[in-house]
Amino acid sequence: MTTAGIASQISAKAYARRRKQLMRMAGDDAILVLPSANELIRSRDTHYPYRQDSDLWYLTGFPEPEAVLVLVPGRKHGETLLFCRERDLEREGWDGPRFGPEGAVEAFGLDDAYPIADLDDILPGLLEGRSRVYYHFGRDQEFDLKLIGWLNRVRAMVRQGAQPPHEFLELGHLLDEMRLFKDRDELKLMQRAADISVQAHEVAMRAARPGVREYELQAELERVFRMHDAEPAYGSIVGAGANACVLHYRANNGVARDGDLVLIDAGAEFRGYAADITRTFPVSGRFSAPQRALHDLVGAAQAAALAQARPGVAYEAGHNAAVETLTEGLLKLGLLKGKLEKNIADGSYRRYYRHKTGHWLGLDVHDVGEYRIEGESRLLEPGMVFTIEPGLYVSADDTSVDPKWRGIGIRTEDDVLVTKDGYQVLTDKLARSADEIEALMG
Ligand SMILES: [Mn+2]
Repeated sequence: MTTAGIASQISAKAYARRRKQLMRMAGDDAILVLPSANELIRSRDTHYPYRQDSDLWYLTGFPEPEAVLVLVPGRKHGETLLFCRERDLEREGWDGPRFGPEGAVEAFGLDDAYPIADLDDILPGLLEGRSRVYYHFGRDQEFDLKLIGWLNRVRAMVRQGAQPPHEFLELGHLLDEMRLFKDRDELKLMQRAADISVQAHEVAMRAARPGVREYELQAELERVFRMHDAEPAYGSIVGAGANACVLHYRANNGVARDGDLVLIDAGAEFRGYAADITRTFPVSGRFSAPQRALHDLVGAAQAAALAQARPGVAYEAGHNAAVETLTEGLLKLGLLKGKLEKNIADGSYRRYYRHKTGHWLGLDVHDVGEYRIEGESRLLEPGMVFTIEPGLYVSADDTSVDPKWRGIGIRTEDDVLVTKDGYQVLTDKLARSADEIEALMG
């Protein structure tokens, strides 16, 4: 999705259906305003790779920056309007082709499109007479100020009979809920992202050998992503030895020495959709006994969480099941002492497990959607996709535990779709248990 012209593989009709649904929820007196993501400067005149705003992408598949989607439900002269860059052969010679307003109408099934330079003239007229504005307030300060300016222009015309909007609503309230439930087109793309990621993890595991640098394994992974027209959905984490205990490890420049585990948390983004997988494997191909004991325990916690993945069960139940299994196991291994209930209640287990067991997954790796509704964990429903990723991390300098455990960090993460009567693991094909991993590497 970084360059114009790359098909999203979702039909113009499917995007139109999503926009219709959103407009129906917003109501006939509303207007919805969605700017594209900004281009970000990396240094001087070089930019970070461009990535479209997930909401704009979800509703149009339009890949370019400097664009604004405006939805005006029930408007006679067209409900779906896009403001975008005009064609410019000189600029296109440097940066690549643009759709331009005419091209965009045709390619993306819009009602109308205008040059982005006309936004200032046209938007006040579109706001006039609408009572509610849906917009992501506070996400883009510069655009917030522009929107306030357009509203003030309508307000200044009140004595001439203009009716300015008087309700301002968070767009995410409607759109995040839509995005939480994945349709069939989205699930195809998510399965593709999962398949590419599975293959990338397999290649990295097979490339592991004592002495390998973390970035060499990262290169193996990301080569597979790019080979399939995908890119990293987030910064790949490759942590050898005690680096695995750093939850958002970024350096990826350490050496994996014989006897070390390597934790890889990496996923591909394909046509905007993320996969998110973690595996932890012995760089030599064989788990030591203590490594295997902790790896098995994380696997048991993941299985316990997965058993809670079905419609009608609270999202939180998965995390609670994982915590209970981990705590029970830590007591058996002597890493915790005392009673199970007490260790859970007072959070003693957090010494080894300090993150949650998962998150929604979709266009964003930590996807949109509420986890709690009116103070209660929401119930799972078909079409939701989330990760299950329990882990255990024993600090390298924790002198209060037996030395054999120190510096071990393990996480196992898979991507799970809630189906009508249970679940489907999108990343099921990847070796998961210690035996499966040893077999793959052997
Ligand atoms: Mn994750």
